[in-house]
Amino acid sequence: MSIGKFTFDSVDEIQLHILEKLFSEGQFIVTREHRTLEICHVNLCLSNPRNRNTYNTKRKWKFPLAIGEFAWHVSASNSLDFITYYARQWKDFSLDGKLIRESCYGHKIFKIDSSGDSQWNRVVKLLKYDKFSRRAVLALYDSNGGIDDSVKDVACVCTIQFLIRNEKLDAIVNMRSNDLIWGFPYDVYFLTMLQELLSLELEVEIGKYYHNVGSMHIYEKHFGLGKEMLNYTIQKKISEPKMEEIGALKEFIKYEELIRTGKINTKEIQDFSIHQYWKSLLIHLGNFKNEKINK
Ligand code: 5HM
Repeated sequence: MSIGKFTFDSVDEIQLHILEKLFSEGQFIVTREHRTLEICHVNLCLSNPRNRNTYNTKRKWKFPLAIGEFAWHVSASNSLDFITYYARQWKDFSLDGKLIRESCYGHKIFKIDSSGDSQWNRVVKLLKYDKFSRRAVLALYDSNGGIDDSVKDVACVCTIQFLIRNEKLDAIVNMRSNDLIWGFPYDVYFLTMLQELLSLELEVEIGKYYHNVGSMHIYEKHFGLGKEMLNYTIQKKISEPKMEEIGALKEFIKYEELIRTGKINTKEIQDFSIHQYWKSLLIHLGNFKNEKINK
């Protein structure tokens, strides 16, 4: 199905457009005992990947959760405890209550594999060596992973390709399945952050973000929420600040752990010696910690 419009300026705009399509043209599909409204082969382009945050007030998207998921991924973690600290839904994706085995994208991207290097480092080296390469692909779907209904977690993001064209770094993401409400806004946050991380590493400006999905859907339990979201009028486009100082990523990971595990007082975050870009993300994580403590 063609979704008509293809290029959007913000994630909020995409969510409204897809919601309209789902409610007007979506097909009822039941799979794994859940009823959804679905549209298929959806291709989207986010012209400014820094317009990655959801501001639709009905949605109650949580910025610290997005930052926390980003931290989980860039730490190359597959720990369930780590990610459920931010979002409890992840427990439904684990078989053994300890690990996320398939949707641990950062683990698959950043861990050193049997080749002695990570997928990430290989992509960086390739694009530094041959900037027009068509081979810079992160592969996240494992064909052994789950053509089987008993498997709780099958990677939804299959590949992420990076292309440098017109002196800018584009990202092209292919997903087999995407839940517009819980999955999409957090997926786009992480994937565009990854794109920006690579653009910084390669010293190339960030280009466009392309998001291709086999099945885009909304679960029946979210129909009410989806309809409420449609009442939202986009006020203004708010772009996230430009990512800076990639060298601070290791420090960011270290500080995130200290905050999450309660090993430092969140009042100390202001005094961390880390670039302001990363400090502002850590401040959100500190506020999240305080909210959890005060609950
Ligand atoms: O039956 P299936 O394996 O597609 O169910 C997984 C559900 O989680 C789908 O609704 C899928 O769209 C959603 N999901 C998502 O939207 C899951 C992940 C984890 O990989 C994700 N985005 N990143």
